[in-house]
Amino acid sequence: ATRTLDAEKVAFIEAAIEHGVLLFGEFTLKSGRKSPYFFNAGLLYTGSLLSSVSKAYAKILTSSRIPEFDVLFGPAYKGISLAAITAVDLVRDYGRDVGYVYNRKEKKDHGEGGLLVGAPLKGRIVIIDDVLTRGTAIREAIAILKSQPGAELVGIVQLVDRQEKGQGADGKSTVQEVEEEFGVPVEPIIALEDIVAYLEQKGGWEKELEDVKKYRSEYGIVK
Ligand code: OMP
Repeated sequence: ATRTLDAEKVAFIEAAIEHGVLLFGEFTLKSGRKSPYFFNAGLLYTGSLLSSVSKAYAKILTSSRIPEFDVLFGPAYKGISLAAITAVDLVRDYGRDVGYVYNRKEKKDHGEGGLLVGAPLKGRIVIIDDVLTRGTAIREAIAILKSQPGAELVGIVQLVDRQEKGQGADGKSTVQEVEEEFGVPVEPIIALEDIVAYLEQKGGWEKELEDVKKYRSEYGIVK
């Protein structure tokens, strides 16, 4: 299905490029794939960028296939702030007061201890994450959730779905694999096709477009 490139998405992609969050060049991904573009959510560090991100998460959580839920889980590190700001927007703009929780990467052996910080990881959980490529990062987050008795995964929201092939040899997308394996919807705020549509509409990005399309023909699910 072709996604409409609405004004909000255009503004977000534009701001991401302007602030170096969305970069073009040569990058080696976690999966080992060599990509001509990279989305660095760690560079979403201004109030205005964070504000547009939280607004987009809150909107998708209330207007997509994501069902009702109790707690947002933001996997460390990048998911921590993303889940926190989204919880604020959800109560402020939609009157929905949900909890939020994140994991520590290092286990603390003093003070309050424990792997998790924030709301108890119990009830219906939605994971808020940054970028989805081959699905390794999201599977790690799901494993943490599954280790908690009483936690039920009901949905996943990704800031960027790179729309790539997953771990199997059958060419299925990562989204499809994760949805089938865990039985929950995976919703992206923006996808590679939005970035491609933006570059096409904008003009002046011919070289980047060519490289991205070449990459997509190898690792992508949309040809
Ligand atoms: P997978 O684990 O293969 O799904 O890759 C997703 C992870 O890779 C994210 O959690 C990021 O840490 C990182 N990543 C980005 O941040 N931006 C990108 O554009 C691509 C990746 C990546 O390495 O695939």
